[in-house]
Amino acid sequence: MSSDPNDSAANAGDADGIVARFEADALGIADLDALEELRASYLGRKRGAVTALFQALRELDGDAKRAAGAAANRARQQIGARLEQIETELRSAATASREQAELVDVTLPAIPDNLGGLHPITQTLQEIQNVFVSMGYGVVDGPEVETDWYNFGALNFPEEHPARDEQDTMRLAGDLLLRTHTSPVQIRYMEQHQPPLAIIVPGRVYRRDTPDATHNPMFVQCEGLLVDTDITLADLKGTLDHFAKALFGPGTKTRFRPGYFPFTEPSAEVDATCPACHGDGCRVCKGSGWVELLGCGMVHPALFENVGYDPTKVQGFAFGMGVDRIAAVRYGLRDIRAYYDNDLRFLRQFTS
Ligand code: 2U9
Repeated sequence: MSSDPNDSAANAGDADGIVARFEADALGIADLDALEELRASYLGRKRGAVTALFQALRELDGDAKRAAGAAANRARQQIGARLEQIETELRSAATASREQAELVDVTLPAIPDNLGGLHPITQTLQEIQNVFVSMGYGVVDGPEVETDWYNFGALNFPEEHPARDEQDTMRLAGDLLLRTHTSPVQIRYMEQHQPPLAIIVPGRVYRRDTPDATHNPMFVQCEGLLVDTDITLADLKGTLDHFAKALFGPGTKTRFRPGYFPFTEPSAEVDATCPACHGDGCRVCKGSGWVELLGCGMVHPALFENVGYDPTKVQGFAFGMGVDRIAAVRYGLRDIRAYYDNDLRFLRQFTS
């Protein structure tokens, strides 16, 4: 009797031996390729050991043939079942290891985004706006390219006023210019609306200035305008004193000095006690205890005439501030040119 699975003289004993040898071979199978190789060497049509058992049946007759046939069938059935089982095990192990490799731990902390932040001027402007919006003011904007009339004429600037000079104003083709203040927006607004009205107007403005620590040829202004009946200088003072306290803190005091603007009469310059030293004197207020906050005044009657209001019936007050300078005071900044350098080492200091 031979142990060669292909021996044509194979019989029932051979079938058992083949199954036993298969069981031993099956123990070393670690992947699907090896499994296919194993299947071919036992059940394959050309070289399968079990296939050879069936071929050997041709040489047998009668009981011997029946017994050997039954044994071959059993061997084929046992080997086939075991191959199925191994395949199932290998496939589920492969799936498990793929799932393990692809596993995502959803409880891990997220990788932080490199988020930007609001520019210090934007932050300061938002605080200014919030104070006035909470008093019922609307926020309005308008064009940065203006005509001479809206930027100067309607605002009562005389023809020979130095601000109109192209030394001071960036002029464009024809009658156009880059607005030097946001005031033209209030003129346009009054043309379209009737009193009572209360608005603030933030926006970029342009002046022909040589940049230095306190000047930029472009900066951000926020102006305000209130028009109604029975408006007095006391309304103006109360409003702006509240504004200074809301912006710099409740202990802040204000002082009003006489000023001059073509568009307001009377006019005033308003100082606030220094928010850095609360009036003691420090680097921010250059030792004086006071910082310049804004300019203001009662709207000149000529402006009301220019927009079709009756100056005998309505009064108003207006104010204007440089947001860059207020932010500089707030952050103790020495050189306002840093706002527009876009140096991330500077800007990151203002992100929260
Ligand atoms: C209308 C009527 C009146 C706006 C005003 C000021 C005073 C003022 C400056 C502050 C610093 C400009 O940025 S700055 O250089 N502004 O002092 N602005 S009253 O008055 C107006 C505006 C529009 C129709």
